Amino acid sequence: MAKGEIVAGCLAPHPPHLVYAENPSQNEPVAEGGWEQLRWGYERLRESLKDVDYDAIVVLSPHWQTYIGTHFLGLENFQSLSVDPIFPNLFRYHYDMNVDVELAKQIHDKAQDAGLAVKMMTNPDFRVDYGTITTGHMFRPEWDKPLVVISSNRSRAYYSVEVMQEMMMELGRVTREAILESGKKVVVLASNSLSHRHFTTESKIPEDMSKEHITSHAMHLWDMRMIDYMKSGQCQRLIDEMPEFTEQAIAETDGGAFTWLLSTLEVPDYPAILHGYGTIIGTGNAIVEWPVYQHKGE
Ligand code: 2X7
Ligand code: FE2
Repeated sequence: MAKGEIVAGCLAPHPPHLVYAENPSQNEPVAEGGWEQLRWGYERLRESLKDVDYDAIVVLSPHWQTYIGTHFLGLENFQSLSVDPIFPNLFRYHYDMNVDVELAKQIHDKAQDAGLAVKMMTNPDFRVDYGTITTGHMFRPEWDKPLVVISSNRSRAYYSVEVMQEMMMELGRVTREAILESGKKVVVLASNSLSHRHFTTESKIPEDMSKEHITSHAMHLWDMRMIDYMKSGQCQRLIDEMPEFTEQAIAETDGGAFTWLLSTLEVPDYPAILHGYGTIIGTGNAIVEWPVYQHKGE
């Protein structure tokens, strides 16, 4: 069997506003657009990967929160209505998604062998979280590739950012190993915002872009600092500064997805492609691609 590979890794944030503004047939609420900078960013990401061949998408979402260990979706298909608990006015999405259970189990088994607490989620009535669905939709609205969906074990909340990072570095390492052994070509996605300080009220028209901006200058500076490291290929610095960033920017990196992503990519030292940056209800969001396919054999 040919060796598997990670063909690309992406930071692919999931504010439900993006799906709302796209008006896909699966989502009930109707919008007059909005958040175009980010939606154009996703367009550029999709365009960038359109000729890259892959079999499956592996995503880690901070909104599937499993406080006892890391869980993996473990059934071939999930269909239901996903409603955002904070923004039910924006996101009521009817999803129908396929799972690569074989690959999910391979990652699960490797993680178990490495001593991580893990579980396959096989409840057919389980509702998939809106983070997974939004990233899944914005990354590939056709839903024609199977996903592997990994939960966030919230070790930051139980312990500390440092413990979270250690666990996610290990989960990323075993995720990579399992993918290489699977013979499959895979894209890995970290579904998270950067700075994550929200406004506490919503404007009358949620898509009124005259009201949209970062919550504070400090949040902006942190986001720009982290993006600069991504663009200049300094991912070890991202890992090193993740504790301060996560604490001070209340960043959604607390869920571990970004650290896990960088670990699956072996902490890249080549420049990432920034496809877009924008704010959503005050939070900072970047769409970023690590084009592994361009660095084959290096
Ligand atoms: O989950 C989110 C998020 N991460 C950022 C902004 C707005 C809503 O939902
Ligand atoms: Fe979120």
